[in-house]
Amino acid sequence: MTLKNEIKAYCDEIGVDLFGVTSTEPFERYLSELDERKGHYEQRWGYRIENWKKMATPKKIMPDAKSVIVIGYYFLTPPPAEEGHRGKMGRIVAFGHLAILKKVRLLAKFLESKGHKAVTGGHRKEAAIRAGLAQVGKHDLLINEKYGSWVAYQSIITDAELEIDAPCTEDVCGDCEKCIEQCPTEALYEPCRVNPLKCVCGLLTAPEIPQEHWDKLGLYILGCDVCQECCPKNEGLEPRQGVESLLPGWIGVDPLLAEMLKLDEKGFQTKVIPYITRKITGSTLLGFMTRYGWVKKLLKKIKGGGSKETVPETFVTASGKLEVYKRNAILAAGTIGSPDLKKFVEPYLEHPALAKYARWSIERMNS
Ligand code: B12
Ligand code: SF4
Ligand code: SF4
Repeated sequence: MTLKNEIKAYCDEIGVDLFGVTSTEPFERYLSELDERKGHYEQRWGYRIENWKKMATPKKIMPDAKSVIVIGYYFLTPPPAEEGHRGKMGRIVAFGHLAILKKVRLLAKFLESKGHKAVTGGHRKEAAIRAGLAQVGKHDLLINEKYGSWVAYQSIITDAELEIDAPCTEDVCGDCEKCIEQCPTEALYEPCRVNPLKCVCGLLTAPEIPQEHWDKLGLYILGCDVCQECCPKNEGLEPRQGVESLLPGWIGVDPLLAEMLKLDEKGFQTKVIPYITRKITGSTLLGFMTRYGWVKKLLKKIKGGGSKETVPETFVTASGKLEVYKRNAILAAGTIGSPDLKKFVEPYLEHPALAKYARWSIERMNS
């Protein structure tokens, strides 16, 4: 058996759905896009840009690197419950991000056990295209032939010399423009290009949400799946069964808004961020502490190699701060507009940071 086949067999064993290999050439299109669109990323992700660039130039990470391995995990789960007034979270949040992180770390450990070096957290999107796994759709997400866009990706830079796969070159979208038409905030300003400052996913974790977007967030309180749910390439896909949340105690991807709005700091610490609970008390330590405290704790929990990959930022910032969830739940309650929710929003009319959102929400319930 070749080393590549051995690695592939291991991936099957640990439940990896997609596996491909590409070369260590720099991902040029990504590097030039990032330079051109730096203004979109500097404010929120400034501290990560240099690392993204390095990860997109594999030899800067590992001068004797020979291959880049890309893996994918299909994370479509059954549709959320519908009864009650519920908020929504992007589907990748509950399982996708953490599942793929767990698998990539196991794979890194496997490569190390074979005497190879392995650095996780390498560049993903262009790497997946070049490894023949997917093509980018006009919504700027990767589309795989079998699993559509419901796939989380990770990659490993390694000194193992593996046979390179043929890149994906097909045009997946043709004349379709559904995602561009249905994006609620016009964040998809050109095919394959999203403005993160307008994308609902970015807005929901920003410290402030400009009022012009309040009525466009739908019921989302974390993430957004609109451009994936309307995509014909995702039609008819069977949800993954038997997936257990990797976050015990997690309030769910479809939390009841009343429950979210009633949650106190203690409930938040046990139902929403159980990993932080045991590490730090109180969300005031957010920012720095959350990023490092929770991540450290979480990585300790997930068995695997010595990766420096961090938990996705949407998770860290939004899961770490009760106020962010509450703000988003207040706006979702206003979008539903049901007077039943008024009593849960009213307590925030005096809140120093949330009062303006609460006033808007209640106005919607009264009209
Ligand atoms: C920052 C970030 C965000 C930001 C900014 C998104 C962005 N695209 O830049 C925000 C918060 C908005 C976001 C949102 C989401 N994200 Co995000 N995000 C990232 C992150 C951490 C970095 C992205 C980045 O480097 N951007 C920089 C810009 C320059 O890159 P880019 O947009 O990809 O640019 C490419 C395109 O413009 C393309 N392109 C342009 N023109 C053309 C023309 C052609 C012909 C082609 C082929 C390509 C092409 O080429 C560029 C270079 O590759 C990655 C993980 C990672 N480390 O890579 C995840 C990642 C991209 N996110 C992911 C997901 C799932 C999401 C959400 C669906 C989450 C959700 N439901 O809540 C949304 C979807 C929004 C959307 N429509 O893309 C997945 C995508 C998986 C997939 N199937 O594609 C990733 C890869 C994480 C993962 N582990 O799997 N995200
Ligand atoms: S995730 Fe939502 S806001 Fe972002 S591009 Fe897709 S539809 Fe638009
Ligand atoms: S909705 Fe249409 S244009 Fe958008 S990604 Fe899917 S196929 Fe492509």
